[in-house]
Amino acid sequence: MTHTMQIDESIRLFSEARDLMPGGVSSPARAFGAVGGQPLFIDRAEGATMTDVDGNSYIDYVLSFGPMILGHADPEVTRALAEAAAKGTSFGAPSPLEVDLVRLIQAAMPSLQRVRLVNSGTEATMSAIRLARAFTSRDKVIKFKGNYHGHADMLLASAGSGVATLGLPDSPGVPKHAVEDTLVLPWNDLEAVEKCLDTHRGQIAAVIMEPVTGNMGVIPPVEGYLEGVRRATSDHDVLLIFDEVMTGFRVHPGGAQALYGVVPDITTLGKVIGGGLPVGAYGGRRDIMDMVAPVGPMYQAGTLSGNPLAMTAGIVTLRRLAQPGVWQQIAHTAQRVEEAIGHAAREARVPLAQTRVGTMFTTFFTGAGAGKDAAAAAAAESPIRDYESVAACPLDVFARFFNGMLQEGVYLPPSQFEACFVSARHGETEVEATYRAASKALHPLGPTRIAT
Ligand code: KE4
Repeated sequence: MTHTMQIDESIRLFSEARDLMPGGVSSPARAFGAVGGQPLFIDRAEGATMTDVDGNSYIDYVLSFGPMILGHADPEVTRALAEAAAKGTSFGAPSPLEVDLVRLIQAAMPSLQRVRLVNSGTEATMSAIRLARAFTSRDKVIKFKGNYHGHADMLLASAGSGVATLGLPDSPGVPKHAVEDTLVLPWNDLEAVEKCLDTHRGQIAAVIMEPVTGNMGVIPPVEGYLEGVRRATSDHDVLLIFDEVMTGFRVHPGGAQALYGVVPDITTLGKVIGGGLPVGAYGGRRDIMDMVAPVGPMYQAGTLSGNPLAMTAGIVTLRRLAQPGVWQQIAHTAQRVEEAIGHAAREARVPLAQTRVGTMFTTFFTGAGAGKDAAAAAAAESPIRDYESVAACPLDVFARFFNGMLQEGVYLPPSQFEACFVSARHGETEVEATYRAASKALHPLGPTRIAT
C-alpha cells in the first residue's frame, strides 16, 4: 500500500526502529502485516485524535486497543498523574491508591470479592490459570479458538480442527508440555463444552473465555451460551474465568458479567482500569482468592503491581465512568459510528456484517471477496459467530477498507481480528467525518468494481 499522505518521518523512523526492535514495533498487533504499508509513528494524541510524526491527524478507533475510554490526554487524568508523580512513582509498599481502585472495581463488579493488582492482562490471565489449578488441584484448562488471553505459554494454544483438541503450540518456544493440558474448543458451541467436560471429568480446573470476544473481532455470545457454560462448569465443579481485560467497562459499566447476568468464579481485568498506564488485575470469590500468597500458597508477585501512577489514571477513569450518563453516551456514540459505516456501505452496496456490544464494535466484510472462490464467499455470508466465520471473510477487502479509511484520516486497528473502540471524546463531528471517510473508502469496493 503506498500512502498518498506524506509520511516521510514515519518511514525514516520505521527504518531505524527495525534495526533496533523486532519488526520495529513493541507489540506485533501494531504491525501492518495484515494490511500492508507500514506502522505510523505517533507524536501525540488528544481526545478522539492521534497525530503522527508527519503532522497527519486521525480519528482514532484503536484507543490503545481499548484503554483510552475517556479519550487521549484527558485533562483530569493528566493533572492527577502530574500530582501523583510529584509524590513518588513507585513505593514497593502498599498505598491508599490501590484501596481506592479496588473499591471502584468491586463497585462495578461485586463478584470480585478479593482482587490482586498486576501489570498487564497477560499477567492477570496467567495468574488466574495458576490460581484455578491451585484451587482445584487439577491441571487441564479449556480455552476457545480465536480467544486471546495474552501471551502466557499455556494460553498460546490453538486447535487444528473445531473440536476439543489437546493444544498444539501456536508459537515456537512454547514447549509441548506447556500446552498439553490446554483444550481448545470452538467458540459459541455449548455442546462442545458439555462434551469436553464429560470426557475429561475430574481433570479440568477451569474454562477461560472472553465473554464477548474482541480478539477475532467483536462476536457476542449466542443466546444462552454464557448461561449454559456457567451451568455446565458449576455442574462439573469447574471454575469459570471471564477474561474481561477487554470487555471490562467496555461492553457494560459492569462488564459482560453485568450485561448478561452470568457470574464467573474468577475475572481478569486490564486496559480501562489503568486509564492508559500498565495495569492488570484478577479477582473473584474470596475462598478462591485466599489461595493467593501471602494468605495462601499460590505464589504471584510484581515489582510495580499497584503502581501509584497506574492507580491514579485508573481511579480517575473509573470514577468518571461511574458518573450518570457518561458510559451511556460513549455507547450511544459507538452506535452512531456503527450506523454511519453501515449507511455508507449500503450506499456503496458493499455487504458487511457489523457487530457491536456497548462501546466496542467490528466491521466484517462478507461475500465481497474479490478473488475469493464462491464457496469462500458463501461461507463469508454466514453470520459471524466463531473463528471460522471470521477467517472466511475476504481479509484482502478489509485491508483495502483499512487503508482507504487511513487515507481519509480514520485510524482503525490493522486487522480484521481486532475490535474498534469509542471514547467519551468521540461525538457527532467524528461520526460525520467517519461517514464521509467510509463513503470514500467503500466506494471502490462496490459491486461494479469488486470484480476488477
Ligand atoms: P496485555 O498483556 O496485552 O495487557 O493483555 C492481554 C490480553 C488479555 N486478554 C484479552 C481479552 C486481551 O484482549 C488482551 C490484549 N489484547 C490485545 C488486543 N487484541 C492487546 C494489543 C497487543 O497485544 O498489542
